[in-house]
Amino acid sequence: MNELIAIVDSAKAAFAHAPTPADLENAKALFLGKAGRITELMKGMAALSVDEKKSRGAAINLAKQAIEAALHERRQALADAEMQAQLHAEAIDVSLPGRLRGQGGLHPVSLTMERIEAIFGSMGFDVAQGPEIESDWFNFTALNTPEDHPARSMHDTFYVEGGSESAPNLLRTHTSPMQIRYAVQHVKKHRSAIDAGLGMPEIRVIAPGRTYRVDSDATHSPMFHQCEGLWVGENVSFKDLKFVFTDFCRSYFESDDLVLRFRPSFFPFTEPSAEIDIQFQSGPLAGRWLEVAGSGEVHPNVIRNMGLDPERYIGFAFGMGPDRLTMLRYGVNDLRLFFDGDIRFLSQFR
Ligand code: 2NM
Repeated sequence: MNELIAIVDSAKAAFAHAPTPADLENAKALFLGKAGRITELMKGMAALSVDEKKSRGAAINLAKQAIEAALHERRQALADAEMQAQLHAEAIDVSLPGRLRGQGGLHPVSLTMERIEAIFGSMGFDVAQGPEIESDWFNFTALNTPEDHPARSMHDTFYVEGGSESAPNLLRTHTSPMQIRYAVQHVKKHRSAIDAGLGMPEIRVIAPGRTYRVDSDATHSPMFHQCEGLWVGENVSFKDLKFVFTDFCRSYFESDDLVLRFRPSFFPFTEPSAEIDIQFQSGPLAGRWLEVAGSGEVHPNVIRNMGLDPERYIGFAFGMGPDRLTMLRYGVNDLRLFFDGDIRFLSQFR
């Protein structure tokens, strides 16, 4: 009997020390396998009497059951441990904050462009966009700019290879060439009605976009934005320019508390010409005159280059810098911040 107890104890010890299911099955073979300790004891009963077989057999069976129970218990423990290890390895920390998807937004100058387009759109202006590489004709000649004008020099304008109307060769220095293109198309479309004396619908368009000049410092970037406006008809006067631009400024700056000043100036494409200054009556910029646009009555030569008779058609034009308008609206003091692409700056405008 002591022998049986010793076998059960050594089986329990062997099972307890088996670190893996495979080791456990090997340890089981030592006790319950074909050549195992229990099997050997069973074989040894052959020589015993019937009575001895009965009592010895019952005792061996009890030992066998104890070993099987210990085996079962250890199998379960190893399986549980494996499950725990797997659960631990695959654990998800549900208290971690989620990965936020960075939210993008429009560039502050794009926001300004959209505002400008919306405001002039509400006044019936079309939006025209076109090539940034222009011909000398559309960028200068059609706009009444003399051959010897300094703006036409290599010093002020970026020229590229080529150079004819079919091979454009400069980066436009303003968006007015697009207004000439738009006006020429418009006039072409209504040519027969115009020639028959019936006239045409008024030209009312803004041209927003990128423009280029050889200039670079805190207030000038070689690439900058412009938005020019044009309104041409049979009865469009300087008073309409004053009304339209005043209305625009009040909408853009969301303030009726500002005053405009039209200061005499000169542009080759307008006569008379004026710089437009604004003055806020309240807020951080109150009292200072700020230049926001150039403007004027479209020069007769430019009207002629649109395909119209300057004796019949007149109008006004203006040009402004959305970069500068963005700086004024948000209180930004260095133009270069708009073009450095620093996300810490740009994300403040979302
Ligand atoms: C300005 C100032 C004054 C202008 C002129 C034209 C066009 F196409 F009619 F000739 N577009 N824009 C203009 C007039 C632009 O920018 C400072």
